[in-house]
Amino acid sequence: KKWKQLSRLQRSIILFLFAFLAVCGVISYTSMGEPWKSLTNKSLDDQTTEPEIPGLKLANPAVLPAPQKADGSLGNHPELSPQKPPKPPHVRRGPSNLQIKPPWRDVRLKTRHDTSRVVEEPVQADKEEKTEKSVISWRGAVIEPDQSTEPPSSKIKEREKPSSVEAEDQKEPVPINERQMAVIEAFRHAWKGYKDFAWGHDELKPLSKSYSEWFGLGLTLIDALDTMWILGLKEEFEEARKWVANDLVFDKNVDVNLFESTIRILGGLLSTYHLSGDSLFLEKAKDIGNRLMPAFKTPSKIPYSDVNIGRGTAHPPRWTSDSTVAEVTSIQLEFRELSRLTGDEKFQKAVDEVMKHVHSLSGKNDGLVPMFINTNSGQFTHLGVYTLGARADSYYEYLLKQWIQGGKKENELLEDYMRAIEGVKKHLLQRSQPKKLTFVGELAHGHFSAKMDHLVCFLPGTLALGAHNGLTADHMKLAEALIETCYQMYAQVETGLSPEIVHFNLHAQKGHKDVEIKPADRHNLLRPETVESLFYMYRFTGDKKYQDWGWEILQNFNKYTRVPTGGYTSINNVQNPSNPEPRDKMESFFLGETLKYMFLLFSDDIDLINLDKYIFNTEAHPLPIWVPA
Ligand code: DMJ
Repeated sequence: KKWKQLSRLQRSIILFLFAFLAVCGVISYTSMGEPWKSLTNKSLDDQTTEPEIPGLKLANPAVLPAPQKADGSLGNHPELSPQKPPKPPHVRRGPSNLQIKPPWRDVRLKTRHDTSRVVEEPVQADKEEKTEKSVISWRGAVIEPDQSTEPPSSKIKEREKPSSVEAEDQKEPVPINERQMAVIEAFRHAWKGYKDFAWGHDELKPLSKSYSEWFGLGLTLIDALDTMWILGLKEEFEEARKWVANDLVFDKNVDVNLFESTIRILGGLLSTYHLSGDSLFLEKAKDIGNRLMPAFKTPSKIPYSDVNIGRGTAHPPRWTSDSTVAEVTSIQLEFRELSRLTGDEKFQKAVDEVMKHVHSLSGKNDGLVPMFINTNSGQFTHLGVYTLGARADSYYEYLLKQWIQGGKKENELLEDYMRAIEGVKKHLLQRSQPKKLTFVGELAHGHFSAKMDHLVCFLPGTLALGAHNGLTADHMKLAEALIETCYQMYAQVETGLSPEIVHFNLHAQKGHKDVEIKPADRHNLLRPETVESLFYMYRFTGDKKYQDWGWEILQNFNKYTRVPTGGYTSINNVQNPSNPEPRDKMESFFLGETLKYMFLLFSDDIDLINLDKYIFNTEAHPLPIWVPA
């Protein structure tokens, strides 16, 4: 009745108002999205929050560009062209609790690549995923500018370090140079052998065109994954990824060595996860990580050397209840990172406990540790022998690297590292004749031996890394002297390749060089340590001689260890250029480490695995440095 009494104009106004309110309601509903979905569609993993490990803070995930095809021509190499976003499904990141929202510069990059997206969006599961995809399309500096101290000699950094985030965003991709192309060619040749004769097996036997098994887990393939990513070998990477997805099974009744499988398999999977953003690798890493945990069930909590990953049982070697000191103290970077990624603190707890225990043990000599530790008593055994070589080497490396990984807060690690380097100076450093090369010998029950393993050549790189991170400039000086020595271990030998072990002459003798080689020690296993250190030295000094030395080494590997039908082989005699006696084995670390460090050594791009954002594990698998508190 009242409606009828209203004028036409009044009725129109009321109808218009109703219509207006209805439209507003629809708009506000649609802009809310589907809020319930973000809860119910999320997996349990997705809903967990940050890991509650004291002193830990999640880092932004460090990411590199998708691998692209390196086609052999300098002009067409992907590094020359802008990075394209990788395709799904490989770009799916892990659960969102592992992810940190990209910093503002990522968002800006996202808008650069995809202007249709709104920047300031509310957080929703599906939107997070889009963001993640954009982020991994970019060679990314995603960890905030570091806290580290610039070394005085850091020429490359001074020359090339972007002055601001802006500069970093706008940086042109650094072209691949000819030496890097030669590394790619070498990698492809090695990979051809592996693919043709050893696909899915542990190691290639390039001469007999077959393979050897150690753990039966495709060791070479896993060790090489992140190298392929870094070298830009997309097709090879995709193929290997398929094998990991379809054929890599850890539920096997097989004994594996805890240390070797941690540094090669767990380390390789974690770094590939970080570089590619592909959650497949994280899932596999979790699986192997869990399967290795029984090793820590010992009376002392010092882990056993071997684990049966199918049965969940662990044991020491048959002849002893000792473990090797380097082995139990060089699994920390990987297990700590696994805790950070999964939010499950058990991994970190187990390995931190080992470090704490070793920190408090007696039996050290000015910070130098013996080579064995008993899994029952937790005490060092075989006291009195000190080396930076086999069985102790990476203990020292991981002291420094854990300290850096954790944001330089864990003082005990730094103390132990600094003390140990003083111990090296006091007990193990000597100079050879005639060239007065500084070398690291060994001490056995008070007697100095002028013996040095090639393995010790990791030390110049580690010392340089410490100096770069603010430790004393003395360490850099020592690094410079030692890398010269390591180079001479190649240069003074007939094939230009280093033997496994050298003995230095302490007294000048006519016709004798600094380096002497015993018949039992003259093999070369394609090891990485010298090129690893050359890489660090070049990054931190910009001195091209380090690149030239690495180039010589690569050429000699090609000359004496390359097998025409595919692959490279370790050799028995570095002193006989006319017959170096091929051993018929290509170690997985040749692809995991040696060729990767070569490629990085020849690069002038400090953002190609930026050492302020990544820390390499002892198998050359880069893991992110955590953001400091
Ligand atoms: C690799 O497995 C690692 O570098 C380890 O730390 C020492 N041995 C080999 C390479 O020589």
